[in-house]
Amino acid sequence: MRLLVTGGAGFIGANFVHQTVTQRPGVHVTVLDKLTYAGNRASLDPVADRIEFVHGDIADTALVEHVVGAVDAVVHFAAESHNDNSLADPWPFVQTNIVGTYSLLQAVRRHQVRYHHISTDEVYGDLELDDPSAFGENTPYNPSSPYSASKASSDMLVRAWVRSFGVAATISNCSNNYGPYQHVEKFIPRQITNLIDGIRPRLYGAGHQVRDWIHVDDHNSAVWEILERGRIGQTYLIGADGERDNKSVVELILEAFGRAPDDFDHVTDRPGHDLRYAIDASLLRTELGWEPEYRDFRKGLEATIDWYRDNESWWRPQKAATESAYLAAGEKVL
Ligand code: NAD
Ligand code: TDX
Repeated sequence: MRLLVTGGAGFIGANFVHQTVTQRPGVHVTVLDKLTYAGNRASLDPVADRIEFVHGDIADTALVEHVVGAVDAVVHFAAESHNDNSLADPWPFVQTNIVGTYSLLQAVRRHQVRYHHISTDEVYGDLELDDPSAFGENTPYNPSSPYSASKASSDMLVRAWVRSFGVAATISNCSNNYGPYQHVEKFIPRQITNLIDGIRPRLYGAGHQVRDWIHVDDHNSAVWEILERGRIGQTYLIGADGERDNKSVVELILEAFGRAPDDFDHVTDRPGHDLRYAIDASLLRTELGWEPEYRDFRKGLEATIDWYRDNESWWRPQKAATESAYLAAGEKVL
């Protein structure tokens, strides 16, 4: 199989490429990535001699036509992915997440190439903290931020291309990922690298918001199940029953560093901050038999902390600029 992975130099895409090259030697991987601030060629160093890398934009229709014409399937990870950035400047989110997805859909339509679309649980909006329910495949879309609205828009394009043009696509909406190679702007790597640098972790508002954490390798094993055995046109939710409130996550990270549980700062809350995400992945589990391997969040988190300790040269170049951007956006200790 010849597989195109868009966004393969990003967090989840790079882990997907590692997993694919290691576990499926018969798959020839081509990565298409624009190498934005979030893309890092070094994330592909361990597999560089076993893949093809194309530096380019998914919204470049001529380039996309060319690369899609040479493969059997596309897994589309490339996106602007950070909610806080989408509040500061929504335009790149509209351009990459919506126009970029359109460009890929037109190419897979012309070349009749299998397409898997990576999306997020944020398209469903949020749940109340005391609501016992979870998102399911039929939950109505209700996105809150420019990021989640752009992802919801791209999902809708995929659904329309399946129904109107017969594109062979599947969609997955996954919860919050953690693991190696995640950009230091995101919650968990930000706090880990802050602690390595002697800065107190920074919790938005009171920190009662709940995220449903899944290890990136579990997300990616589910993507492979869907790519190989998923029903065309079907949406699958991916999650591993990992609900935790943000404050508890910071406390766990502090514990791993041998620090007191209250050794963090409350900082300015995110405008429109979604309260709680929770995934019901029973369709994926029952229909495709997928099960997560990382069932112990504390262990997965400790392994992630070790990875950031061992790979400072990977994240160090981004750290100062990321913290300056948060300050420039007005983040203040409460
Ligand atoms: P990331 O920001 O770490 O990586 C995004 C990658 O896409 C980068 O390598 C970047 O260079 C590339 N890219 C951006 N714009 C591009 C363009 N126009 N053309 C080509 N490449 C471009 O993101 P991530 O966290 O790895 O997320 C990957 C996908 O998974 C996204 O679609 C995101 O919406 C989805 N997702 C993420 C999470 C999560 O917790 N991180 C959860 C669910 C779904
Ligand atoms: O410094 C911080 N302090 C803090 O309390 C940061 C960066 C975040 N937070 C909070 C905000 C969220 O409630 O932690 C939670 C997680 O924040 P992010 O890592 O920014 O993730 P989130 O906004 O939940 O979105 C993530 O999961 C869904 C990914 O970034 C998206 O790409 C994915 O679609």
